[in-house]
Amino acid sequence: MNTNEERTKQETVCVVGLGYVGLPLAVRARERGYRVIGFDVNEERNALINDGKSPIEDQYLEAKLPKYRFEATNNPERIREADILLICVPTPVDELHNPDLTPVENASQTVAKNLKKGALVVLESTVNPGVSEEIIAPLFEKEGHTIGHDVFLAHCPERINPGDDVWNVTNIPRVVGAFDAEGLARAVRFYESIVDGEIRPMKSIREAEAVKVVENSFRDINIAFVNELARSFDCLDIDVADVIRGASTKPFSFMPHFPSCGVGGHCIPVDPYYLIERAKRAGFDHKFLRLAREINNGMPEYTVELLQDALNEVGLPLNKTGVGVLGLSYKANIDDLRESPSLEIIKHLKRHRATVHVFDPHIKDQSTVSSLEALLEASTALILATNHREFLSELPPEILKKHGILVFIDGKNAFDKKAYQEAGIVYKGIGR
Ligand code: SAJ
Repeated sequence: MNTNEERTKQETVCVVGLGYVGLPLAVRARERGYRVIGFDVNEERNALINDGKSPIEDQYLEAKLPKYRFEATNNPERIREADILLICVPTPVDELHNPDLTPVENASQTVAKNLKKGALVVLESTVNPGVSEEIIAPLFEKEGHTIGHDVFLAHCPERINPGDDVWNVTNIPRVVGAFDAEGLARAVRFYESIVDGEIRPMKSIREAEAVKVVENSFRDINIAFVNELARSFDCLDIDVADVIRGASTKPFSFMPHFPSCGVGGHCIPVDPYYLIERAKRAGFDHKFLRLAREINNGMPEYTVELLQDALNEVGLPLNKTGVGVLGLSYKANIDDLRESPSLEIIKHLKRHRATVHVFDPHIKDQSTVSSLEALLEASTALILATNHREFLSELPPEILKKHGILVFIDGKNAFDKKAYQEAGIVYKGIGR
């Protein structure tokens, strides 16, 4: 019987989808001794990877990709070489917030058409409970594959946290569910060979799918709670950040979350809709999850209302006033603007005919000015939408005064309110 090391050396892994989830996974499998093929439809991305360059800003990739090289291809025939297939493609929602499973269906179809008999196929993409049984399995059966014989299907929801320097593909614990005992054992064995952390087998594939949407819905409702507190405390003249810090001194059963100008990214504002939509089809209405989404989706507009109130204090209309939006990315120190609150804020500003300037040091090609200096020069009011490290040290009150900034809306409560007020700048945070 092969040892684990011998087995990993002989097995070929194919990662389908080389984005912020698939690429680190492929590198990690290489690092742990698997032969790895990367499959992605984006030839530009494949060329960069084949050059040992990371198309994504990520500490683990920058350190390991040049050393643990693998071939990236868009030739589906190569999928036939793999004993283990990991599907890591996006699962966005459409403009009506309905889950769009097209990428997952297309990727599964490609794998089903190019499957090595007996291979293990693991879906890492976030899906609503039931997708593996209702959509993925039938795609394989249609290609003549018997689940549990020709193919072993499992689900291991991705837990990548972009920009996190501590938790990454090497050490984040995982949950795994499968259709049958052999599929589960093989999937657990694979993840135990690449992750230095707990690999928790789930009762079935449906529970594994539910874990991810539950984790992220938990985060969304907790953020909605503090966002609602922020709006209430703005009326009560209470500093919500101070209250959260105070509540955090309780060493048990309190978990701090923080109000902000909005909830962005490809996980938190998206995953709850997966559960809402699937439960609705089964006859249950997640009123609470829907309300949390409504509260969080309302924060960009609320941020612009705070700006209007602040401009009124200095006798200025929003119309034609120069407003500088600091940051496009949905969270600090990364270059990802998917579902970013900044985009909603810009939309509301333009609806009020403000003159909008945008600068994000991580997304310069979508900024409207080339530097922070240029943005400050052109603006009378600022909205901090993303607390990038570059902003935290470069916006002291005296700099804002020098550039004639009259109003500062701190969408991430990242700055010292008192310092700006003492400099004569109208400062408003979110709930403080
Ligand atoms: N946000 C708040 N208040 C908070 C926390 C976040 O307004 O207290 C906002 C952020 O500004 C951002 C959005 O919510 O716009 C999402 O932030 P996030 O920190 O949750 O970052 P994500 O989207 O990268 O979420 C990932 C998730 N990881 C996976 O789904 C695998 C999530 O489960 C993690 O909890 C999260 O990282 C994390 O903890 O950083």
